[in-house]
Amino acid sequence: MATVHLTIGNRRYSSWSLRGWLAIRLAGLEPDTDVIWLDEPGYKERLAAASPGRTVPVLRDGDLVVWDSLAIALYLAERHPGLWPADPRLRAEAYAVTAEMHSGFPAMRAALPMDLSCSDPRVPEPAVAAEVARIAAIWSRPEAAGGPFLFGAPSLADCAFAPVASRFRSYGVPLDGRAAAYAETLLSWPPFLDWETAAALETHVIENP
Ligand SMILES: N[C@@H](CCC(=O)N[C@@H](CS)C(=O)NCC(=O)O)C(=O)O
Repeated sequence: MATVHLTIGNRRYSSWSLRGWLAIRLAGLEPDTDVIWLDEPGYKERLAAASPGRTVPVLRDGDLVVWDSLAIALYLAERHPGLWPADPRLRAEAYAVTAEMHSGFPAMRAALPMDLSCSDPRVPEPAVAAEVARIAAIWSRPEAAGGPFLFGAPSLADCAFAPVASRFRSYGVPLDGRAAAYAETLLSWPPFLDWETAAALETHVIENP
């Protein structure tokens, strides 16, 4: 896999695109990217043309097309060692929390949309607070040897949670202890900072994303 192509949405808002992009960077690749602006007329048609699933991100590796951020992560993990924890028990846990993020937390996702430029502290309603508490519990798992990421070294689980750290920062969601330290680790992770820098150059603004 020499180079791959990733179609993404607006970097400022598209949390699933960020996950796919982080997974590619974790694999040591620097993707070519193109953006489908999710606020422009005709974007649904462009999505349909680019993605069988009609969503971003979409990875292209030669003539192979992989859509959905989790599928992209799994595809990369088959080809690049070290994207999941080496220990089988930790790996199973990493699978579980990544899947939980991919399929869960609907109230939090609806109430606290990713907007990298937003700073709007708010008090989450109870359904959101319950999901936030579950995420904070995941982030407080016993410290793993080998580094500050969820399982020590960076893994695909961290790609899944990085957009959530950004949401919590934007909306002033309080964290403490290990969860707070982990959120800081994600927000200062060089690939995340690269994405954030590129996002700051985008001029598209979506009201109420
Ligand atoms: N589960 C999918 C979700 C992808 C998704 O919903 N992406 C959003 C952008 S963040 C999208 O393409 N939305 C299309 C639309 O707004 O019509 C994944 O992990 O890739």
